[in-house]
Order: sequence, then C-alpha cells, then structure tokens
Amino acid sequence: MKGDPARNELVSSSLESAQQCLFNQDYGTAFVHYLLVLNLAPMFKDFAKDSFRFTLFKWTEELDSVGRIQDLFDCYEQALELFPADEVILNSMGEHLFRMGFRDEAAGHFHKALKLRPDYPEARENFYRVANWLVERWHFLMLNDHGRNRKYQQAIQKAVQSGCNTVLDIGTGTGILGMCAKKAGAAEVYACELSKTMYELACEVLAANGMDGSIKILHMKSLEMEVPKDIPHKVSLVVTETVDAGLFGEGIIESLIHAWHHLLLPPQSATGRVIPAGATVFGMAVESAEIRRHHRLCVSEVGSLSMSAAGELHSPVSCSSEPDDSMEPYTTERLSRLPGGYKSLTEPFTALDIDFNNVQELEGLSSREVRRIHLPVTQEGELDALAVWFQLHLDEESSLSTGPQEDTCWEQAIYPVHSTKDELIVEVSCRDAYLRLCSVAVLRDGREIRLDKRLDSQHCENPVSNPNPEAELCSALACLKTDQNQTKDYSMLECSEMALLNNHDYHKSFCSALTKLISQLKVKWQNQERRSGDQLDCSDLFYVLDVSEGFSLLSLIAASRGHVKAYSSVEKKKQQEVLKRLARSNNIPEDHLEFWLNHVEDEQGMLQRPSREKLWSAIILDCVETCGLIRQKLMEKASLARCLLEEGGSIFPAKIVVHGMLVESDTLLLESAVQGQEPTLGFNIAPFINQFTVPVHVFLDFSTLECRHLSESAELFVLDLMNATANYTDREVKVRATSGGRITAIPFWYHIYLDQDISVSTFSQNSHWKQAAVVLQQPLEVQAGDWVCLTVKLHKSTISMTAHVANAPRPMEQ
Ligand code: 44T
Repeated sequence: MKGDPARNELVSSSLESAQQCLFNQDYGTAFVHYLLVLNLAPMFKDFAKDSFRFTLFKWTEELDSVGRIQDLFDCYEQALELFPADEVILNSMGEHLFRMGFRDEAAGHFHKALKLRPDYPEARENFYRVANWLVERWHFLMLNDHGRNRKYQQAIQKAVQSGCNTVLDIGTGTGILGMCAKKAGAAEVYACELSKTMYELACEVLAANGMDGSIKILHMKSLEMEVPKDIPHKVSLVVTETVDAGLFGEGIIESLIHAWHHLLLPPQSATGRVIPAGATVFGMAVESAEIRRHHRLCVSEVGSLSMSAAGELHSPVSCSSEPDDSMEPYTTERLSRLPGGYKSLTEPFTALDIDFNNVQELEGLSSREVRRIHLPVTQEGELDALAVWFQLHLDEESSLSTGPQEDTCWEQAIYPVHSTKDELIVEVSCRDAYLRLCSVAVLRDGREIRLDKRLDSQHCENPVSNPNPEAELCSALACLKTDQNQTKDYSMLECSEMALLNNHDYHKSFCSALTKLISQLKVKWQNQERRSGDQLDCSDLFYVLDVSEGFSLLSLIAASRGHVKAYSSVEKKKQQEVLKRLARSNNIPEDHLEFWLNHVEDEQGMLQRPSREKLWSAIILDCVETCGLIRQKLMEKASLARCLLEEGGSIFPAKIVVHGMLVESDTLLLESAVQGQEPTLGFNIAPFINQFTVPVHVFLDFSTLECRHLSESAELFVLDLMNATANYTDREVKVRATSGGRITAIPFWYHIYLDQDISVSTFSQNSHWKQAAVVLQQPLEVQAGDWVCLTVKLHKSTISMTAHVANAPRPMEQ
C-alpha cells in the first residue's frame, strides 16, 4: 500500500476534506470522506476514531430530524463495519433503534456494548431499560418454580423410559426440558427456540452442563423445521411449555398441528406423543374494582369536567368486538395479588378441554361451534371480568394448574366485561387460534339481555357468511337499530390512561393547584396594572401547556378555569375529538383549547413560547411512567420549561419526593434472579440467565406484595423541578430498621408536589401508577434498631441505590 502514491494522495486529500467539512459543520460530506479514508487506510482508525464518531453522531442526528431513517441506519451499518467492537457506536445505534420501536434489536445492541465494556454507564442504563424485552421476567419465575420443573422432569423421565427415545423440545428457553430428556436417557434430543437471545443463552447453558455435544439446538420457530433438513427423522416425543396465561397465546395449537404433520411419529403405530398431553380451561366471573378502573370509565366527572359527552371510551382489551390488531382479547393478572382483592360471582366452570395428542381435535378447534354456557350467579356483585386459568395435563397422572388458588408463578387471563348481575351466558370460541370468552348476555326473568352494546355495521352487510351466532344476533340487531350515531363512536385508551381518568384525587389536586396559581397570577397582574396605571386587557389570557404523554384531560381542566388558553399535546385524532367534544359540552370556548405537536424526542421543539410576546403561566410535565420509574430526560425538560415560564408561573409538578421502605420479600427475589441450582433440578442455569437480572423491578403492586416491612417509609430523595441549583445527584439517607430480617428490596414511589401544599402520591389507592423496587442482589441482614445507610443516586432520570448497615463494612457496589 505504501507504494501506491495515487492512493496515498487520495487518502490524505480526503482526510483533509473530512476535517474541513467537519469544521464547516457539513457532516454528511465529512462522513463520506471519513468512510473513504478509513476503508482505504485502516491504519488511520485509531487516529480518526473520535472525529469519525463525532461526525457519525452529528450526521445521523440531522438524518433523524428530517426523517431519513433508512439512511441513518445505513450510516450506522457502515460505521460498525469499520468499528465492529465500538461500544459507543453500538450504544448509540441501540438508542436510535429503541426510538424507532425496534426494541429487541435495540436491546441486543446495548447488550453487546455492555459486554465490550461492562462499566459503561450509558449502555448499562439503556440495557436495564430494555432487558425485559430480551429475556422476559417470567423466565425467572418459571425456572424458580421447583414444583413445575420437577413435574415436567418426572413426566419426561417416564415417557423416555417407556420408549420415547427421540425428543424435540419446542420453545426450549434456557434448555431445561431438553436437558431433562437427555438426563433421562433419550438417545437423541433436539431443541428449537425462536428468540435469538434465548437461543444464545441456551447454547451457553448446554455447554456449562456438558450437553452441548448431545443436544442439537436450532435457532428457529418449530413451524419452520423440516425433516431431514433440520432434524434427521421424526421424533417420538415433543415436549413443550409454549403456553401463556390464556393457554394458546404462544401458538401451541399451530405448533402442535405442524409437529404432528411434520416432526412427530404417528401416535398409533409408533410412539409419537406430546407432553403435555392436553389441557382443561376454567373460567369464573369476578368482581374487581381494580380491573374495572383499568378498562372502563367509572366516574361521571373528572376534575371539574362533566364526562357525559365523552362518548364510549374503552381499553384495548376487549373480546366482544371484531378481531383487530389494536385489540387484545385478554390481559393478565395474578388474582391473588389484585389490590383490593376480588369476589367470585360464579363457581369456576369448564370452558374447554383439549387433547394435544389428537391432531384432528387440534385442527377442528378453530371451527368448533361456539359453545354457550349458562352460569348461575352465586354471589351478587358487579361483573367486571371473566378470569381464566387452566390445568396442563402432563400425562395421565400428573398435571399443573395455573389457578388463582395455587401457589404457582402463573397469572390468570382476564377478559374484562361490562357490569351487570343475574345469569350469564358465556360464549367460548377459538377464532384465530386464540381462546375467546365473551360474556354475551345476562338472563333475567327468562329474558336475554345482551351485554355487548356496540353494534358493528359490517354485520349488516354480510350477515349470512358469519358462522358465529353472536355476530348473527348482533347483525340482526344492527339492522334494526335506528340510532346511527351508535356505531364506531368510541375511542381507545390504554388501561393506564383509563385508570388515570378514574383517578379522582389526581385530577382534583390539579384543579385546586391550577386554580390557586391562576388567582395568584391574577393578583400579580392587577398589582402591576395598578402600579403602571394601564388597564388590564380583557383578552389577556393565561397560557397553560400540558405535555403529558398519551391521553390527558389536564389541558381541558386548565381551560375550564376561565381566562386560560390551554395547549394539549394529545396526538391521536380520535382522542383530540373527545377533548373537543368535552370542551363543547362543558362550555369551554373552542379557541381556548389547542393541540400542540408533541415531538417526544425533540424537547427543544416541544417547549416553545405560545406566541412571540407571551410566556407560559404553567407547564404540566408528565414526570413518572406508569411502571414506577421517573421519565427519561425529565430534568432536561424541566430546565427548558423553567426558561419559558412567566414570572410567578409554575411547572406542575414543582417538586418530586422519592419515598421508600426496607423490606424482606422472597417474591421479588424469585422474580429477579434464579436462586441457585436447586430449583432448576441441579442444572447449572442461574449464572447465565442472571446476566439479564436488572437492579430495579418495575410494575410492582407494593400494596399486595408479599413481604415483611423492616422499616417505616422514609424520604429518600428530592427532585426540585423549579430550582435547578437545589438538586443533588447523590444522597446518603439513614433509615432505622424497625424489625430484624434480611433486606432484599427497597420499594419506592413518589409524592408529586404540584405546589408547596398540594401533592399526590403514586402509591395511593386509586393511582394509575405502579411502584418500582430496587432489588438487592446480596440481601442485607439487619436487627431491629440498626441504622441502614442508603446511598441514593440519580443519573439521567435513573435511580439507583446501595445499602449497608451503618458502622458495618461497606459491601461491594451493587
Ligand atoms: N409466560 C407465562 C408465558 N417459543 C410463557 O420464544 C408464568 C407470564 C407468564 N420457539 C407471568 C407469569 C407467567 N418455536 O422463549 C419462549 C419462546 C419460545 C417457540 C420455537 C415455537 N413455535 C415457539 C413458541 C414459543 O418458547 C419459549 C417459551 S414460551 C412460554 C411462554 C410463568 N407472566
């Protein structure tokens, strides 16, 4: 290369051009020059790395702002070809991927960055935020469930000993069931796993257990497997636990139909069979205020606004409507941990029986006739949901139950319904291979009263082609109806948005704080007026900006205070319509509510002046995510907001105080890390999956968490949004242990101060927020009366904590 003067000339002139362009802030051209230089002369990589990265970041920022997403990712690909092990580039690409919604891919990039440099804080924080997508938390629960592992192991052992010699584990996860088969003596064991992260994890686990040579693991969906391409011949046993709380959500029916046709020996002539052999699904009608407030509007007034004109609002979890991508047929809850508990309104009933060893039955499932079940109501109450669980029959003798009474890791499937009493008619069907349960009608005095009030006009056009009697009935009714306004007049709100609307205290507090602020500002204005002798212009308004994420009524509540022009950042058209409708019906002048484009990523653009000469009287920031964490970039947004406030104006909230408590909770430990080898049948799995342990557990219901309180709740940290200089990044707090035990976790929540006096807690009964908890990887033994030193840190909106007993030696940083 040295000997090629033309090339050297090109390299050096390109390098010079790159530097010149960089100086002129022409990042696109600079980037191209750098690419050329580094591809032609890799020896410059060390020298030019920093400038190259800087150019890449600047250029991709520009590409991002003009929406050239494909070009942006092409640049990153090219950069990673040159620097495949550059953790900063990997981390930054991950951030772009995450913002674009490619969470798995983003998580993969953060993980790689962190492997390259374990002490890289940006990548670590990013990784913690997304680890839940790479390895879902239920893996820890299932692996820690010794009872379940043991039953599967015994069933597999029995099958292998009775002659099932070749085994395929579908959806192997960490490889545990495959290893059971091998250990039981199966001659050939195959496994498949569709998640890349889980597949790689399983490879590590097999190697650590000395089985990498004897179990063949494939990174693919079982539906894509072929004989002999992927496995040499059909197997005699399929083992699988690809079931979710609603049994069919992981596609077990489709996987088994495919397996019976392509991967399994026939059942009669040879030994072909499946573990589990089948399942029985149970259902029960329940009352639960907690479920109710997440799925329908339960209040007639929010703040001071009448909600009568809101139209139909419902959560995305609904079974009675036509299948739609934006809808989920069910959600999940652990009934035993529902805040406020639940009440059974009927006895449990059998909804469905299915034999996994009968391919005709599996194939017939989706065309099974809708079954009507009449249920006597055994207890009066409000019908909020059908709860569903199942028994998994591993073989003739042994089964696992996911019921609400069992002490297992399983949640139940929840099918929310509308309220009423009396006898219920439930329809069970398996459209799209999803188990669907609709409580369609109530029988009162022999008369059927339908529950699904929404009537779809589609049914009218094509009534005969639908084999579903429910739809037929609907369409008949739809054709009869006279009130056309009933159709499609609904908007969808996330469950947490629905719970927020139902949070009376929160809106009331906002209302009071806003009213107070406005009257203070009015007095100020009047004083100024008096001093200057000018007349206050009647058209002078207070400007309020609400930059809450998702649906929020706060702008409207502000506008209803009078003399306020409010800006809402609600983006969805349907939701904007709801706000406009509510404005009209609550007599708020139309021009007092405007919609502000909310560019979540571009806080510069988001927070501007309402008009050239005006400043905001109040800016409402949404500071805590539903999961219990502080929103990313909150402090940056607050400091921008402060610059845009008129004198005497305020950010809502003005201050956030973090509270926490020392607890001993085995449940939290089980949900965050596999506890040694014992629960996993002696297989060595924990160290591998525990790489995906995160220090902060989110979406916690602290009120129903099984735990022992080892201290009073204590104030841990203060975030002052109105005064930047008041903030610290580290704080040591001493908390006294009120009883002895092992501190395994520190749940925390927030008191959100709208002003000095008015606050709402994210740990209140009607909160739409959940709580979070720091889980200590090394439990800390304490005795009653000990002082526990907590070091609380806030770095870029991420809270971390370490704990040690005062006067005792400090443990290693967690
Ligand atoms: N969660 C239960 C669902 N897979 C379990 O990639 C209970 C949720 C749950 N691989 C709280 C508690 C609990 N071919 O890694 C996954 C998945 C993989 C497949 C290859 C296929 N056809 C499939 C289908 C799925 O199987 C693994 C297990 S799925 C189990 C889901 C503890 N919340």
